[in-house]
Amino acid sequence: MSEFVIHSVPGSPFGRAVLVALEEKGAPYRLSPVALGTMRTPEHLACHPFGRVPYLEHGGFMLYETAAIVRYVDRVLPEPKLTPANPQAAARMDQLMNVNDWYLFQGVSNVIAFQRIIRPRLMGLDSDEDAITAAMPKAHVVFGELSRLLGDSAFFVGDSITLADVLLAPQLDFFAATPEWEPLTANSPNIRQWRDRMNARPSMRATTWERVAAMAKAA
Ligand SMILES: N[C@@H](CCC(=O)N[C@@H](CS)C(=O)NCC(=O)O)C(=O)O
Repeated sequence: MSEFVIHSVPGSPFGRAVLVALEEKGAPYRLSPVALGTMRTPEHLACHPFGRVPYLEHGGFMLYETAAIVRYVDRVLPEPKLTPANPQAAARMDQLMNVNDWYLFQGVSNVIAFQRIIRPRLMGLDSDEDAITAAMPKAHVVFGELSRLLGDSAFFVGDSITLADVLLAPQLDFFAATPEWEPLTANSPNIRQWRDRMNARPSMRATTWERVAAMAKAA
């Protein structure tokens, strides 16, 4: 089996999801760090035309878009399975992966977590409070729906981990560092318990911002 090379930046929740998938599979991989400020260079755009991370290199095969990457990993490394065999459970997993990409990230995380974490920490800029306030109504809808879909289950789709958890855990763990996490999960103890459960997994512990930064330094 060719080596899995993940091009990403420490702290990226999408990049972390790929690392979590590989960790859950027990697969060896290598992080190829993407330097901040290089995502619009011709070299990077040749690999990711939308100027983002992560992208995967596996043998000669190149792939960007996190959901596609983790599905690919689940197909080429079938055990342990991260996609349910039951069609309805698999559909629920797909639905949650789209909720992550379309509703949690777009307009919620890419506003609130960006303003609270990326701007001050990586750009040295203040947070735009008006942008955060404007994103909160949608954030309440997203968190309410995630809580409803999770219900009393240990994981988002039943009692074992799936790609939905793999995608959502890095995104929500990143978000949990914002003060908005508190009001958004105040009535959703199930989301907090699920996050604790996910954060206790070796795959999440191996891929914290600090651990990925150390991988990047060693690369
Ligand atoms: N749809 C993409 C989203 C990837 C994405 O937005 N990545 C962020 C980092 S977590 C990024 O590259 N941001 C850089 C930018 O927007 O310039 C995926 O699923 O991989």
